[in-house]
Amino acid sequence: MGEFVRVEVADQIATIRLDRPKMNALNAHVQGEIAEAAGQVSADPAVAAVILYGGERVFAAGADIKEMADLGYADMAERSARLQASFSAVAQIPKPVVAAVTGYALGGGLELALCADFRVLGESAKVGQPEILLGIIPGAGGTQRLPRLIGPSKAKDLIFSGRHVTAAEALSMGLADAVVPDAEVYSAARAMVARYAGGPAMALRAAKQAVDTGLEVDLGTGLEIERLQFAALFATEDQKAGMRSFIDSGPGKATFTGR
Ligand code: DAK
Repeated sequence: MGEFVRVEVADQIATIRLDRPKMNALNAHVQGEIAEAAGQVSADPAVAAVILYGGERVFAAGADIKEMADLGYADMAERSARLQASFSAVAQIPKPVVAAVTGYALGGGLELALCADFRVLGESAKVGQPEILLGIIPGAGGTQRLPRLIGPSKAKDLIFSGRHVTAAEALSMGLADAVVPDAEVYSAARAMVARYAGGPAMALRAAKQAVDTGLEVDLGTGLEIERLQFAALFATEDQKAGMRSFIDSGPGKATFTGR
């Protein structure tokens, strides 16, 4: 349990809850706690899926500008790898992860949401990469994860202009996967990942790693990654249970152990 980041587990779903009033500004301490939370939910076999949540009012308005304002190049060079690694720890959680976004997800806030597999936005949410308005560029994956998700020209529009995007526009550009009434954001995100409780955890892990790692490499290497992940699943109890259940009872009725 961190000072500003809590992990709550219920029904095999972990919620990583940011709680640093007023805007969940992500200072270095919070970023360290995010890395710890990501490590905790990754390692816990009782966790099947994860929700990133900033509360009912705001997801996160970005890195803490007041903390960064007076840093020099040497300071930032020294801490930037550690800070980036904390978001990468979220991206590498080997389980389905959804970001439940109410209010603002700006700068590092949006970059954190980009580390999730899916994004559910409240209808009054506003997202963007406003770093350019501060004389900098995104530094926690925005120039890399955003164009991979929505394409380079749309990403450049957001990064060059720093403009805020509405939930409706985010949905149309593929930045949001669902837009729901503000009051339903958390429950909708929960419903989105609830289906993975009791799921074939090793297959879900393999699927996420194959997609994410495959996107970083050429097609031939990606297919090789898929082939190895695919073959490895034949060493799991869940593959045996899944196929035996199909043969005996038809599709979709298997009970999995996650082993
Ligand atoms: N940092 C620090 N304080 C912030 C903040 C932020 N990002 N955002 C808001 N606040 C503070 C405000 O200063 C204000 O404080 P008080 O005056 O009350 O003490 C309080 O939160 C409420 O904010 P506002 O009064 O401005 O509230 P409004 O509703 O009028 O506006 C807003 C909300 C979110 C639209 C506005 O506050 C805003 O534009 N905030 C800044 C958004 C922004 O520029 N975000 C990008 C920050 S740069 C890296 C990792 C991460 C990053 C970089 C590198 N490494 C791995 C290397 C990320 C960088 C960024 O995110």
